[in-house]
Amino acid sequence: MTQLGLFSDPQAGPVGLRYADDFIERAAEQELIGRIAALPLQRFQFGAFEGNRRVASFGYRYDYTLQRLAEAEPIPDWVRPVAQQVEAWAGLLEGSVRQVLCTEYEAGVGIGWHRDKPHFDKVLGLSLGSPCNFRFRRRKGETWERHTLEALPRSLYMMDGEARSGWEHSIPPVEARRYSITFRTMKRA
Ligand SMILES: O=C(O)CCC(=O)C(=O)O
Repeated sequence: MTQLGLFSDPQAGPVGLRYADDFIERAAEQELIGRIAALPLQRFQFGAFEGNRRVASFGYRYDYTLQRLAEAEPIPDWVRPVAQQVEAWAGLLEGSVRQVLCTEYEAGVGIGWHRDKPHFDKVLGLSLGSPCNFRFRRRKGETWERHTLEALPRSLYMMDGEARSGWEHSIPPVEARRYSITFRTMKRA
């Protein structure tokens, strides 16, 4: 497993971004893809708008109409082992992951520039099925500072600190169907 630590050189990428290749085996990837594909995935809803990616939320979901977190179905048993693996890698206590988002991106679908909602703390993402360019940007005077991470299938990334709160991220349209599982911890009230 290769692992990039926290970036110390700001030119090299956002501080607080960590990445690991081959986080899971191919067989585990196929099992997770099968599980996600069997979910009743819904087009991502934000208020009156619909995104092209299809999602299922567990633990909590963000209600864009009411602009608040709402409870969702409990995190399924088949997610628990990989969530525990993610927690161990990130040095988090077991059970720290309280929100799980399963996403399907058909070829040609991506996700626009955003930061994750402030209710969440650390954000970790497992990539499945195909690679993507995971892009970062932040304002630097009149221009943007940018960084791109190639997130390979079966890899895991973590956004914490600056990478999580100071930078926006996005994924341009993917070339082949990609799935992801996003694991989020919660900010303390
Ligand atoms: O698919 C991914 O890895 C990223 C998902 C994401 O940024 C989000 O759902 O907010």
